[in-house]
Amino acid sequence: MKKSALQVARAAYQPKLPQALQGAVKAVAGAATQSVGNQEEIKAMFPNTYGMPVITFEEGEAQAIEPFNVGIILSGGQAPGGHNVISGLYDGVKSLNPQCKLYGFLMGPGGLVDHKYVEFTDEFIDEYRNTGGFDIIGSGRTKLEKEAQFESGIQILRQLGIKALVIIGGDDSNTNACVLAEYYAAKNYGVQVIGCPKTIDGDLKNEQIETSFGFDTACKTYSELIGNIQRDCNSARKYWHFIKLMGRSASHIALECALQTQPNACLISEEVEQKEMSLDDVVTYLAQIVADRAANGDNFGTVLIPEGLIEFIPAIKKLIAELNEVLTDPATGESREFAGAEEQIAFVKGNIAPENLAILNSLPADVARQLCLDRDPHGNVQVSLIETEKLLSRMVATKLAGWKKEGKYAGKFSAQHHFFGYEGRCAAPSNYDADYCYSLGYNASRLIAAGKTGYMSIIKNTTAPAAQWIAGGVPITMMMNMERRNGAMKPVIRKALVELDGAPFRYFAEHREEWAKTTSYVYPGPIQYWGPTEVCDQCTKTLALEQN
Ligand code: FBP
Repeated sequence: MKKSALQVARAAYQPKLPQALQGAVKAVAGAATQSVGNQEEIKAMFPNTYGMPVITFEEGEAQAIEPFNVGIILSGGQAPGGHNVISGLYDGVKSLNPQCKLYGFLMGPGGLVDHKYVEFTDEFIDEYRNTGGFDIIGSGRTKLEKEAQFESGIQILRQLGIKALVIIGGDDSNTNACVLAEYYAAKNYGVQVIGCPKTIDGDLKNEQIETSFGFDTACKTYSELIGNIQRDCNSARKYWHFIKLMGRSASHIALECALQTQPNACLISEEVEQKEMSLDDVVTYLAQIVADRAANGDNFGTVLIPEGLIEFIPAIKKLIAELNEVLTDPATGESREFAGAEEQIAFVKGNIAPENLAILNSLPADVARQLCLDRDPHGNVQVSLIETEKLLSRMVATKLAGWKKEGKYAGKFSAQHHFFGYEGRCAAPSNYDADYCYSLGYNASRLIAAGKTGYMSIIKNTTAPAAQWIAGGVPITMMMNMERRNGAMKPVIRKALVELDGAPFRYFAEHREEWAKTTSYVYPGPIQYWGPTEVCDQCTKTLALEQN
């Protein structure tokens, strides 16, 4: 593989580890835990993995460890740093015993079910250290949930002598990791399952998980691009840029990018829901900002839009909830099968309540169509396919045209559209993500050696220098509650949405009026890997505000 000069130099970077992981460790157990909600139900569903304590690693005595084999899976959307989790795990198991082996299952959880794998070697791993992407073994969205899949998995795990499986994924994949851990524990199969918190969306976090990996690099990449657009916008002074940002339901990415770049407007889906705003309210809010800036002679600006916005407008949320029910076959709990998109849309339209049908029919055809079509394997609406940025700018233009007729607005409105998501998911990890991910992987080897299953690898105190980071494990059941998915109640890890009383949102809310009126853009520039620590080693503004 031909490498750029940056890749060559970056390959030599040795990621930092918490002090506690730099030698032998001992596992210190905290008090018994319980799930964040529906304790009795979750306990009954996870009798073998419920209530376990949070683990913290401290420096301990070195012990001889028999060689063991480990498997790893990358699950779901790409996130910068995945390769470092794998290299950290590889170095971690080799440090315990050089005879240990690490296998990677190919193209996501499907690789386990279909017995497709590779064995990692020094040369193979060295090619991928500190690089972005998941191409080392590929990723996929196959949902691990059926007994037949678990049984197929155990065959290959036994064949390869694998004692533990590490699943790198978001909330849905870690929920499935826990279901698998429970299944193997209940059957006494002797295979441990450890999760690892991944997703650029930043919505897998709680008291134990400070951030999901990849959020830092992805937001810095998008913020660089937004900064560049803002500089262009402030130079030409003729366009309004409507920028949609990935993040699925949660608005963490949009909020973090707003904190980094200070745009003229940023919508936060969670606030739209709390204020029960209609689509027209959202459009009026944006049009007013455009009109106010025009009154100052500024016919340009930037608007950040979280990709899940549409799902949070209360009337549309109700509609989506009914669509999800209608699209699920109650007999099997699986998605209904249709001959094609048109048949699916006709079925949906014929089976939803009149008030929801009215909402569906009021939406632009392309948005309505997307809402009626298939969900991803975890039951999520594929919001990245809905062009909210175009929808909003069209509606703002119409509103401004109306105001012009009424003499309330005399500016010019010309829009450009952008969608940032895939641009950042495979970026070369920032120093923060390179260190954090390597530590998460290395730490997973210690959880395996300590015999744990049903735990997620965690690294805390990450706003401090890496040596002071705290390593350990959190039982996955601790993060669970029951939620309605595909027409039935299911145990799932609670998704972390933007908290409107949290410090990051409050900071944004205190400043947004000023950012709307004045042009206060910040241009963060590209991620830097070498240089002063205040340039290269900063965490996200979200994390800094949360921790302070
Ligand atoms: P994960 O939740 O699997 O980490 O994926 C995140 C994400 O990038 C979302 O922001 C986005 O909505 C989705 O993946 C896009 O999915 P796909 O890669 O299948 O197009």
